[in-house]
Amino acid sequence: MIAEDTVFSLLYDKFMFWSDIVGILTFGVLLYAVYRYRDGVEPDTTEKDHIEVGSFPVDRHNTRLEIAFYVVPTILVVWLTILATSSSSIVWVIPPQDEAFDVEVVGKQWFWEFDYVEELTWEDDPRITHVNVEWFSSSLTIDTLGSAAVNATVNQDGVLTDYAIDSASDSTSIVLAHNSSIYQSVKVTDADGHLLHTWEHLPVGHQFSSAADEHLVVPCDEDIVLTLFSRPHDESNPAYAGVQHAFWLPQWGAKEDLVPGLEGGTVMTFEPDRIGTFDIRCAEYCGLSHAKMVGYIDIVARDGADCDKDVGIKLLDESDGSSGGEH
Ligand SMILES: [Cu+2]
Repeated sequence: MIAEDTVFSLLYDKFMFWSDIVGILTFGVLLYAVYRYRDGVEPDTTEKDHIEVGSFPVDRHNTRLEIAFYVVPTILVVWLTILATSSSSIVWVIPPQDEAFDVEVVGKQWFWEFDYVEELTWEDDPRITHVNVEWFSSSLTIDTLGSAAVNATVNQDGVLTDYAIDSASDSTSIVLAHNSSIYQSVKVTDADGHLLHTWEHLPVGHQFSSAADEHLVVPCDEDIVLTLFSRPHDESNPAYAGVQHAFWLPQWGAKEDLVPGLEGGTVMTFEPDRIGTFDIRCAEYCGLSHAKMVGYIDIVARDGADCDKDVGIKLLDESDGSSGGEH
């Protein structure tokens, strides 16, 4: 998978651009010299720029040209250094905490835990699913906008309740209190039980675990700041601090170590701009089941928001029902 949305692919393009120019010039001069001074061509000794093989033209050197030989490559190297440094500052400079969406990630042998320190309410795009869920303080409204929805399963802190959706009317209202301090979700399905639409609220303190096949869920078009910790699976032995892991998001070309015993953790940041499910990998050998230490990250749109800042047309292209998903 190419990390096509990352600063690194931009950097690759810029380096390719300057490499092409340098390559064309260098090989151009080389091929010209090969042709001009090829075997069998008698040198014209009266020519001003005549080159005597094996001797440096001290008496008629060109100071301007020789300075250019130093100055131009120096400018090029400085420019490439600035390009490379600016992309790493995008990766390593952490945005202010109040402007970013923060999640804590804990690496254990051999799974990931995702701890929410900020709440998140998100919903599938109603323009694609033709279902819209609005949960006000005391009532839950499900607009079905011509979809085949017949049932809504409401999860409140693990307690599941099914509600029939009135297919004759465009909107179904359920008297149900919204409580932002507990986990709540609404899954709308059709007559065959196929999931059409998801609305989910993750309270502060909520935890997902890749050991239970749960995904890390973060909003799009926002700076995401992950604080990363490595902890032992069994914390009963104070002498054992755990092992090193590395949290790797191939899609964004971002990777950061998780260091056991480092109380403040380590930090990484990225900004997703397209809805979908992407890979999480451990990039540091951490024991026998290291290879199984995989996870997934879901990029979602916040409730009431969309994810169209950069890719509105792409989003609508996906309206065939296959909700994102790119592995
Ligand atoms: Cu690992």
